[in-house]
Amino acid sequence: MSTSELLSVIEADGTAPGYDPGLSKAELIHLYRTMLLTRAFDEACINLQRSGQIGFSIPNRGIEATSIGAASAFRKDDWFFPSYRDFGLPLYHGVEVVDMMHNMYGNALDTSKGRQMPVHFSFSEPIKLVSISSPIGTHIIQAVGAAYAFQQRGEDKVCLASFGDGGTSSLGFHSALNFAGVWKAPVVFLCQNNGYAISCPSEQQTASESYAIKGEAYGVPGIKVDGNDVFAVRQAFTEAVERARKGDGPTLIECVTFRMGGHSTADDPTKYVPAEIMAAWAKRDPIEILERALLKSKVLTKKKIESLRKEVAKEVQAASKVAAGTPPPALEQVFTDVYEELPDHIRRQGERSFDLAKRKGDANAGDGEFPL
Ligand SMILES: Cc1ncc(C[n+]2csc(CCOP(=O)(O)OP(=O)(O)O)c2C)c(N)n1
Repeated sequence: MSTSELLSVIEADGTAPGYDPGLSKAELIHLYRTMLLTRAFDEACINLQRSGQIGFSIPNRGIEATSIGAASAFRKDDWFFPSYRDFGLPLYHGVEVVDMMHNMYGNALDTSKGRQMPVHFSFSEPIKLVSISSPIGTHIIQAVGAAYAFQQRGEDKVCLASFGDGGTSSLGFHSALNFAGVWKAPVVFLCQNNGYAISCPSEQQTASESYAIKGEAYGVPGIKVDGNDVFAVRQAFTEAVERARKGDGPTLIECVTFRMGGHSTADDPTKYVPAEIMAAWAKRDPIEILERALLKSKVLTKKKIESLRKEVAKEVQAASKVAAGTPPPALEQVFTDVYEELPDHIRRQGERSFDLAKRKGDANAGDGEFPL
């Protein structure tokens, strides 16, 4: 393990000397297909936002190998506390694109019933993906708390806490690492070093020689990995998850990658990311790197790549059609899932607001009828 040298596995010619991902051909294709699906979902969401269909999205382009390589090392019954740049994680573990799309639209089938911003997914099936937290760093502590609970209960589940380079400047990061180190909590920390925290470049984020080294002070081993090389990410996570599962404690993994887009759809990166840097990273596209490796090892053919690309495009298109056609959550839902019995003053507020909405023409027929 090194906190300064970069672990990489796939060479420029697509070979991965001495590396065995421990995956069948079908699993390797699933890994690759999830990267394609993630890219297609990401692009669709940006287009939907640009055309006014949804309010917001967070570009995930460039981070696919980091997120999916990490996901691939966990079991389905592990718990995930992801970043908003982890679209690939739920998709890898079988969350349906349409369920992700329901969240983007905030419609009646969104698991949060439209109460969260787009991209703030939460799922209880088929994996435990705890709602993405808007306040930076807060979920890192939650992941450690959950991991400690599993340890105390004698369950062998491992938690993932995923965050950006900027997340390491949060108080949450430091308390989380401290407690995880002391308790030997079964958690793996993923620092997505994607170059920027909104417009703040890494060199203004930290004076440390790396993000991986930040674990040292807390007794948490760190490793720095090429985040665009999915095999390198998988290798580091496989080892870290194994360590955590057998009771040897947490690991901090820094994945060096690049955010190939804006921070969000409300951001213009051309204002602060030098074009040369963007162009250099474009040559290291994580999907192309895996594609080269799988062509070289004959897991994929050009024809298969073409058919997979078409397949994912269709899947995403169909999902957005379904989500767009799903009605918004009923207005009454503003008041559900909070109180077992609605207090009178809240009930009165609700009635007044539904009445107002009806008079203003904002509500559908039937909206606002109590009991809820
Ligand atoms: C506590 C807190 N401070 C500030 C913000 C505003 N904010 C949202 S995202 C972000 C940048 C986070 O950067 P990083 O952790 O590197 O993740 P990245 O977006 O690069 O994936 C900031 C400052 C916030 N959401 N929460």
